Order: sequence, then C-alpha cells, then structure tokens
Amino acid sequence: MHKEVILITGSSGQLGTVLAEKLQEKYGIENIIATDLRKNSTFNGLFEILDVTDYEAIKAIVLKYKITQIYHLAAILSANGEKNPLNTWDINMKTFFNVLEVARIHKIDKVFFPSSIAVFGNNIERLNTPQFSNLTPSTVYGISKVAGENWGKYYFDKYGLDVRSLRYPGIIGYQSLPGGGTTDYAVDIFHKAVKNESFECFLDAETMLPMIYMDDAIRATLELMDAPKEKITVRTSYNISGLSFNPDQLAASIKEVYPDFKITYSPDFRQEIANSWPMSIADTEARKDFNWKPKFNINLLTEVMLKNIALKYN
Ligand code: AKB
Repeated sequence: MHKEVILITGSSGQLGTVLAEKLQEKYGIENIIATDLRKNSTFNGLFEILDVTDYEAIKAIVLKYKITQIYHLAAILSANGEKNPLNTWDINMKTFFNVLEVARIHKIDKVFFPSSIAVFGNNIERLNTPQFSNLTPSTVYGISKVAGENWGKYYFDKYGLDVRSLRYPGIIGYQSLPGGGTTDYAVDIFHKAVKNESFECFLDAETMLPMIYMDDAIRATLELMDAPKEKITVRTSYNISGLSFNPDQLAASIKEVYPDFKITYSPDFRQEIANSWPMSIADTEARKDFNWKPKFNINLLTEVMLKNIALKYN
C-alpha cells in the first residue's frame, strides 16, 4: 500500500475543521494538507491558503505535496447561496470542475465530494426519502449538488476517477460553527442554551429535518472512503441517515438539562427551503454497501453538545 497524502479544500469550515483532525489522526499530521481562504487560529498542521476557483493554485499544491486523495469541501451553502444565485453556481461548479480536472490529469486515487439532502425538492416522499427519488432542488446550492453528483459519476464512468459522495443531512457538532445553511439553527440553539439566552428560531416549531451528529458524519465519510471500490454501487451520492427532529423536540431535549431555556419562532426565507427538503432519509444502499449505521439519537446528541459547549464558555 502506498502512502496517502490528502488535500482538503474548505478545511476551515464546519465539517473541514473536524475532518482535518480525524484525517491527521488516521494518516499522520504530515500527510494532511489543509487549505482554505483563511486559516482557523486553532489549526495545527500543514496549511496552505487556497482559492479553489484558481486551477493553477490547486495544481501547484497537488504537485508540491504529491497528493493522492482530495476531499473537496469548499462550497456556498443553501441559505447563503440564495443571496446571489449565479455567483453560487459559479463558485460551487468551478471549484468542483477544477478538482475533477486536476484529479483526472494528475491521477489522484480518490476524490470525496459532499452532496446534501438539498438535492431533493418538492415531489418526493418526504418521509424516508428513498435513494433514487426525483431530484428537483429548490435552491441553487441543491442544483449545484445534483450537477456535482452527476459530474462525479461522469468522471468515474468516463475516466475511471474514483469519486465518492454522501448526501449529508444537517451536521451538528460543538467544535465548529456552520455558516449559511438552513439547518444551522440546530447548532446555534445549543450555544444560546449554554449562555442562558433565549433562542429565536428561523424555522417553525414543527419543521422536521434530517440531521446527523458530527462523529457519525465523519465516521460515514471515512467508512465510505475506506470501502473496497467494487462495493461502491452508487456513483452519484449515497443517502445517509442520522436522526430526524423538529425545533420543538430539540428544545424539549435541551430543557431536560436547562429547564429555563426559552425558544421563540420567527420563520424567514429559510422556512420555504426546509419545507422542500425530506423529513427523514432512507439509507438502505449505504447500509448495504459500506455497513453504515448511525449511533447518535437526540438525547445523546443533546448531552454531548451541551457538555462540550459548556466547556468552551467556562
Ligand atoms: C445546509 O443547510 O445548507 C446544509 C446542508 C443540509 O447541506 N447544512
């Protein structure tokens, strides 16, 4: 087995911050090249400033470090993406094309592309949404993810490039903050609770969405990337399920620890996005192909989030 050297784009983002650390533990700190437009002050390891819209800049890093795998996390998320749709399309697609092309030309072994539950839109079964559903997304972010999934499959079919992908639910972790998504409330709420502040939720009380705890999201990613090539039967992107809840249920679970916690509701434009997304996800193919199984339920997630966020503020 040859040495893996991994490039991560968007490594200062919500998922990248934690994934970079896990990859360092797995492959050695000297074999992970974290990149983003800015560096997190707490980051420890090899880091390069990288604008992924710049093909030559990616190529230079790939050659400099003899990169063998790329985790391409840089993207504009669902809610922020709606503020400037054409720019979102440009950034999300251009960066992925650059990654696909550099990977094809320089014979990168594996590419990871994060897709999202945002690929689904109206006219799906919203409960236990199956893998092979209609993909008519309601956001430009979702449109770019559907296109990205298909481009990943195209590069696999046409050039044999081993592109793998997961459709992440909303990711919930204490280590980093999300930015510009529709599921962000489910992280922000914990910070308010720990600071003894009330929380104004931008979705209504009943809005059930698929979510996943950070540890589960990372484990799913590593399990997918470690799976033998012949086991990967879905070359667009795998549905993965963590858990599902609505803001009212999450607030109730927080109140078990912080009985005085208060939540109010003031839905904004993100409500409409959430209404077009699944309420829960069927992940039969991921379970079959790489033995996916989530570990975190709502009470465990709440307990771990509150405990770790409290440590940050104290
Ligand atoms: C978002 O809300 O945009 C993301 C996602 C579900 O892809 N968290």
